[in-house]
Amino acid sequence: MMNREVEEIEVSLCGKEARVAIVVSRFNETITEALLNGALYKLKALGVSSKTITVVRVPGAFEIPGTCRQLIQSKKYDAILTLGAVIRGETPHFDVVVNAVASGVASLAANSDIPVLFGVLTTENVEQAMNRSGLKSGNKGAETAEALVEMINLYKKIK
Ligand code: INI
Repeated sequence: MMNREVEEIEVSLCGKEARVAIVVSRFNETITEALLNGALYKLKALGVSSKTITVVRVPGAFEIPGTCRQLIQSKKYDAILTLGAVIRGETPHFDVVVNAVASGVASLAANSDIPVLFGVLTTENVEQAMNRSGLKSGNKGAETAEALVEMINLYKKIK
């Protein structure tokens, strides 16, 4: 890589000793369990011990931001991973739920001292959701879990 003579903060993808809370919604459970499996698999691969992972289930995506806030306030975790599936075909109030969860998580992510990651799928139909939860186009849970480990290490280095 080119030497630009500036300080760069480089972070590893080692998840050893990371304390992680995962908030996963039950609505569209087949999809969200696949996201959770992907996330747990990736966290393990990156060295996060199952002893330092806490999974919290909530009824739907709408309940994710409030639950994250409680977990942040507990000060027990280094980061929070959110997982959910909001599917337009199934949801007359799709836009309401999507806006609530996206803006709620974004606001927490911007204002908290720990990273809060967004692994909530928002898709047009079940097929797209299945594809993004491990069937065809990767697993959003696993991708978000990797981003979470990077962000934990980045925040620690900045501090
Ligand atoms: N919650 C979801 O996570 N995904 C959805 O697709 C969905 N639909 O279809 O409405 C959904 N609704 C429930 C919502 O998140 C709350 O749990 C409910 O409104 C109670 O507050």
